[in-house]
This record gives sequence, structure tokens and C-alpha cells, in this order.
Amino acid sequence: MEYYQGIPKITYKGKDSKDPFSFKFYNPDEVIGGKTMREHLRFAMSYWHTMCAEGVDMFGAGTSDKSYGAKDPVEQAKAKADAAFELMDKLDIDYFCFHDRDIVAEGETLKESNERLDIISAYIKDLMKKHNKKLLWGTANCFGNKRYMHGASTSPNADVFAFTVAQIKKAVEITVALGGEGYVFWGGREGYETLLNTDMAKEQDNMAKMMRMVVDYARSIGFKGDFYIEPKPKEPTKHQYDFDSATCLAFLRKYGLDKDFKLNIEANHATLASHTFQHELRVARDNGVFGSIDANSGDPNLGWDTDQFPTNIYDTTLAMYEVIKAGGFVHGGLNFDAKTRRGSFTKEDIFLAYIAGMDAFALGLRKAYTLIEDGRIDKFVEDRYSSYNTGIGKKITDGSATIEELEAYALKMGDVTTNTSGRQEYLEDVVNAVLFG
Ligand code: XLS
Ligand code: NI
Ligand code: NI
Repeated sequence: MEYYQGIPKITYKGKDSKDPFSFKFYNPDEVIGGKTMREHLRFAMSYWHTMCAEGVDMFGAGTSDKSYGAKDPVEQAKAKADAAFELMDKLDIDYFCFHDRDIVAEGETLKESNERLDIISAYIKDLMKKHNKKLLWGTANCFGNKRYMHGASTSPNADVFAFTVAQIKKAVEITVALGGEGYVFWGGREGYETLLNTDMAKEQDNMAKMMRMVVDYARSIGFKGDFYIEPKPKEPTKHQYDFDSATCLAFLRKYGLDKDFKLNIEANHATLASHTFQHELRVARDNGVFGSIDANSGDPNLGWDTDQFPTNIYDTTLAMYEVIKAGGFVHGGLNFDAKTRRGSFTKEDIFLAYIAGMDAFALGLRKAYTLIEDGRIDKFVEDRYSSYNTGIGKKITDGSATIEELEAYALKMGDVTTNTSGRQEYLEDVVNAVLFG
């Protein structure tokens, strides 16, 4: 059965194409900087937004139907999977990502849920082979069910901790069975509403215990990929423990988890943390934990996760600049953790949204390379720190300068007379010239 009737296979037709069902900038097999665009970008479809979410918001019911013409949960899950692979084929997307509960509805008991997962993961495995698709990462939804009202691994209730670990164990098993290249921890309710009822230290110790158990188990069953923490500062809880890249790093280092983990950076979560997307990527890159990206965008005027498809070229360019400088994706990729607006409810809208997002990152990749080849930005930054290459600066860099030596140097100087301009406005103009020139 064809679920997206009338939608053609999307191909590259170039920037002058007026065909809405064509890529204007994403030319999968075109080589840029020694790799094809497909290899650079490693696009992934998010199962939850694309295949499950119906446009429900706080004020109204869904606007699009994601039942796939079936009622029985397992039959519906199969139909949904068929539709998912048709969509990936038509969009030429190689990867997908899912939560356990996205691929089949939760049962009455953990046992029933696990049995359903066995059926549907075997079904998906066949589809993956047939359609030549890969799993970028898997994860567990440990936030939707009401048992997680006080958190999952950070719940004050030990039964909830046990259930969480058991649920994640199964999610890891299916991720491994499907050849997943990554496994994500997004702490959906791992945080607090008020410190008046919260033992923050204990909750974080428990979260680390859960992660350690999962890492050890996953490695023991042959998982070779990356574990990711996905930072987010708030929503659903008032304060999420995985606040931002820097906070996650401190957590990973405190508990000795930093060797196994990288970060999955989401653009909208950066916005919520009052950072730029580029900032979060830079922190990850500078600390050797850049892993993967949840590609979306937020609305700076709003305080919540709008999960819009990314279309801002300034942002995608600077993001791809960081990705290139980090050496590119290894196990990670660009997962569209994005949903169409509630009013964009037709099946065509999903395709148009993916096309817009994929084109935005394809153009961002092209422009990031141009920015690097242009060289003015990199050169400027290099020159800006050149005082550390000679004389006293070199000694500071080497670590050989002593506090007394620096004092003597400063006393001799009397005052600093060598500051030069940061040239911010000029550099912004350079970026504009590269983007629009
Ligand atoms: C929610 C998160 C979630 C993760 C996966 O804000 O972005 O979708 O990516 O659990
Ligand atoms: Ni996400
Ligand atoms: Ni999000």
C-alpha cells in the first residue's frame, strides 16, 4: 500500500527549480571537501514527530491523522513502519531515530510491551534490509507514562528506577539488534520542580548509576556505537539536570562517564538555554564530545521547544562550520527532531518541511565550506591570539611562565598599550558576503 500517494521521489533539481517537490541545494552525490553531501549530512527521520505526532497542543486536538488505517496496536505499528520507509525512500533519507514507544504502543505490562517490541523490531529489521536504511540512534521514552511523574532514574521511588532500567535495557537490545550507531539519553523528566522536595545530589547519583549500568550492559551485548546525552535546560521539568553542554560535561566527568559519552546537540534546546546553537556545538567540539545533532529550530520569542524545521541559513552555516571543524560526523548525523506547524497538517506538508530542512543544511554545508575556504574569519581569529606565539605569550602557552615573572613583566610594562580591535561588525559583514555575495 502506498501511504503518500501523489508524492514523487524527491530529487535535486538545482537552485532555480520552482518545483516544490525537489531539492534546490541538497545534491546527495555531489562531492564537497572530499565527501558526498550524503556522507557529510547523514540525515535522519525522527519517528516521533514524523510518524506519530498529530498536531495536538494544549488548546486543541490533533489536526492530522497518524493511525495509518489500523486499530490493533501491532497492526498499526506495522502500517506505520511501512509508511515510514516509504517516506524515507521518497525523501532519500538514509537514517531514522526512534523511542521504543514510537515504533509500537506501550502494553499493559512491561512484558507485553517487550513482546510487542520483539515483533515490531523484527518487522523493521526486514524493512531496513529491503529499503537499505540504517538506524542512527535509538532511545527509550521514559517520560510519557504517568509512572514517570517524578522522573525516571531520578524518581524518589526506587520501583520507578527499577522499571526505568528494565525499559532501557530492552530499548538498548533492540537498538543493537537493528545495528543502531548511537543510543540517546534525553532526560525527559530528569530534573525537578522545586528543591523543597528534592534531594538533587541523590537524584544525580542515581541517574549516573543508571547510565553506568546501561553502558556496561550495552557493551557486553556488542554495542560499539556512541552514547549521547542530549542537553536541554527546561521542559518538561522546571530545571532539567542535563541543562546545557557544559553542565552535561561536568556531570559526565564527575561520574567517570566521559569516555563513553558524546553529546547530541539540539538547536532549540540551545535557544532555551539562552545559548546559540553554535555555542553548544563549540563547547562539545572543544571538549571532544561532539557527537550528533537534533536539527530543528526554536523561536527566540518563545520559551518552549517549538521544534520547527530549520530554515535559517545563518544558523545552519555556523552549525556546519562547527561540524566540519570537529572533523565531521562519525556515528552521528542530522536528525530532524522537528515537526510541521499544527496548521501544516497535510501529507504534502511533511515532505515540504523535510525538503526545506534538508536544503537548509545542504546550503549551510556549502556556505560553511566557502567560509572556511575564504579564510578571513579563521585567519582573523588566528591573528587575534598571535601574542601567545612569541615572547611572554609563548611562555604562558608553554606553561613555563611563573607568577613572579609575569609580575616583573607587567611592572616593566607600566600599562597595556597593545590592544587591537575585535572587528565584530567587519566579521559579520564577511559572513554576509559569503552567504549572499
Ligand atoms: C525533547 C527531545 C527529544 C529527544 C529524544 O525535547 O528533543 O525529542 O530528542 O528523546
Ligand atoms: Ni531532541
Ligand atoms: Ni527537543
